[in-house]
Amino acid sequence: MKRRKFLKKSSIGTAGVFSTPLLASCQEKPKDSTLLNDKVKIIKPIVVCTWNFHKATAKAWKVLNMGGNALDAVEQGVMIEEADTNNQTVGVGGRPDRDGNVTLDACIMDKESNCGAVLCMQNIAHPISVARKVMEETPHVMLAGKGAEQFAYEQGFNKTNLLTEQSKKEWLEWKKTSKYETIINIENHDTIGMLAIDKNGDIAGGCTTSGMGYKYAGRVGDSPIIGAGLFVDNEIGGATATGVGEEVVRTVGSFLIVELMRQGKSPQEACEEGVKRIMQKNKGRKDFQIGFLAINKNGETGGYCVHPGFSYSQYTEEGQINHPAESFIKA
Ligand code: SD4
Repeated sequence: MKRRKFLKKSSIGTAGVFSTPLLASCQEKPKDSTLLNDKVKIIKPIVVCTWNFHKATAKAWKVLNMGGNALDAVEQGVMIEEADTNNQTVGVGGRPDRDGNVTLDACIMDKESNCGAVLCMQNIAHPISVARKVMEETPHVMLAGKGAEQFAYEQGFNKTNLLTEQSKKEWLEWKKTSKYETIINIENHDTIGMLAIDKNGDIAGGCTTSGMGYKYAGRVGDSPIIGAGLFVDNEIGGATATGVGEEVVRTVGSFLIVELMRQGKSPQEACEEGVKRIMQKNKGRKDFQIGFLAINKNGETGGYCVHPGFSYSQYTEEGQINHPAESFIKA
């Protein structure tokens, strides 16, 4: 049974249980944001992604500009980085865990809040597409490890060696000291989180990563966790994260940002508040980077990070632009 039908069937029995006020409050519109202001120019289509992945936004833009939907745009956009062996934080060429295995995490979410994810999956080059299959072809949201890999083969994905010579060489070098530390700068954080609005005004998002280099075997970060590394609500907007996933999970960062937008904050204000919450919990600890990116239903965008260096790529009718994000800690 296809996922959507399965969910529809299973919700029939519970439909009458929830009272109207609860449903009404779930769909409450933002009170004072520009989302209610008819004069604001709505920007669509539009695609944004973490970091300066201009090839990825260009690919997604091509899909959107031809009238394609946001879900196809984000899938095809992030696949560019998954295939790029020079990007050592996503897909093929990603840095391995401490045992030398490359394990990938990804998730995807559509305009109807359907979502799918794969966690800690090996040997498959495009985890975002497997995540989409989980969403569309199973009654589940997340598949992990061997089960995810097996499911991918059943869906026709090929087995691929993800460990490139370069990543192997660096891992062998790392093993000499085996010191695990989060490196703050941009080179260690290249996870791609992408958010798109199509010509119909519908939003979708995707996020894909090989996670932190030299992590414990089995470690999963924020990127494949719906609400942490990515969240989309077609009524409000979407958010995604990059950086040290453990910190993003602690505050369910992307969900928080979308909810802050629902309460009236702009994408920029919401991202700033998201970072501030993390910094408050860390009581002075500063040795990590987080970057948040958000978009609202009007196509307004915002980004904010802990340390300088994070930026996001954007593509609209006006072309492509890279926005350096403001940071909590100044240079
Ligand atoms: C993780 N958030 O696994 C990811 C890592 C990341 O750029 O964003 N790297 O924690």
